[in-house]
Amino acid sequence: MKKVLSGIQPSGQLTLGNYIGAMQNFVKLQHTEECFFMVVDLHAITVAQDPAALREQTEAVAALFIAAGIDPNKANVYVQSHVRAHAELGWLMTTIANMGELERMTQFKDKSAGKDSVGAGLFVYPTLMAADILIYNADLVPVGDDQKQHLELTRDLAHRFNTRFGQYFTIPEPYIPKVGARVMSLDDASKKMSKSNPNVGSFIALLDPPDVIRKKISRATTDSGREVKYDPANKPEVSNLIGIYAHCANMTIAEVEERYDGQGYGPFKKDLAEHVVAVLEPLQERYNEIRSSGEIHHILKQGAERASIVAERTLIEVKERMGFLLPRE
Ligand code: AQP
Repeated sequence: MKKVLSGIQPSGQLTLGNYIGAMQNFVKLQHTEECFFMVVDLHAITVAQDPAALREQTEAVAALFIAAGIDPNKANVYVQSHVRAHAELGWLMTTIANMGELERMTQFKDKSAGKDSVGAGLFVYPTLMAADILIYNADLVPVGDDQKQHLELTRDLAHRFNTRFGQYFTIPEPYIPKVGARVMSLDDASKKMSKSNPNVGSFIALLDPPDVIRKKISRATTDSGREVKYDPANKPEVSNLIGIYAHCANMTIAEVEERYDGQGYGPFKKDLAEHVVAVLEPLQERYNEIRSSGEIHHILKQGAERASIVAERTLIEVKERMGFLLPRE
């Protein structure tokens, strides 16, 4: 069994991008591998969060994991801050990273662009992500395409640690979906669909009611012309919608193109909305059941206990290798 680790930030309402790019692979991998899936609250606070909203979103993301099909008896589901070793290894990894490599991270550049003041946490966030992965010696990290660069940094830090302190960390591999690795914004296909985009019409939230989904898709930007053709370079907006369609309808891109050959954007968008609704409606029903039962707190406690055992063991080993004096009886 391989070890699999991934997380999602409770920094807003989860989107179809999070679902297609990450969560669907979580569900797939839990059947064959040893999985650790976290709500990464320590990452979310790298940009300012309202405390009450952060608490609510943390519980909501955890419930969405279960609603999406993650079985807490198969995978460890927990909140990052409940396993304290993450923050501690995060600091140790920060001391191993260089300023230059952190400055090169495109997500940092994007999120800090045009801001007068940028939090230091946003800058060092990839070292905490590296700690999240390395603390379980994870082999595989299911992520969207946007996280590839952070994973590359994790691999570099693991190599550097192994070279300086002796072979210990597993070098993790990304696990990226072939279709839907980067779901783009509905209003601008040059940007990825993102839950913190202030324009709510730019993303489909997993908890959007069916009529809101229909409205957002009918208003989604389309390219000039009327041909439903997958051509990301020349028709980026329609290509993005075709990718979402293929995913939600379980079809290939070519099958979608063929179905709408000569029909124009109207019928294509109408059917796309129905496919998205068909995927999200049952998920929303399960979500409501989980939230009203309160069972999520027990699931998270159990998950954190199991994860802590593995994480604490790694932390002691790492500190020993780095030369820390460990407390003795
Ligand atoms: N648009 C996307 N397409 C494919 N995959 C995506 N992911 C996020 N957006 C897309 C994947 O979802 C996982 C969790 O991401 P995250 O929420 O921890 O952080 P993020 O990548 O920064 O996602 P957002 O929605 O853009 O959040 P904010 O707006 O708060 O920064 C990751 O595996 C990611 O690849």
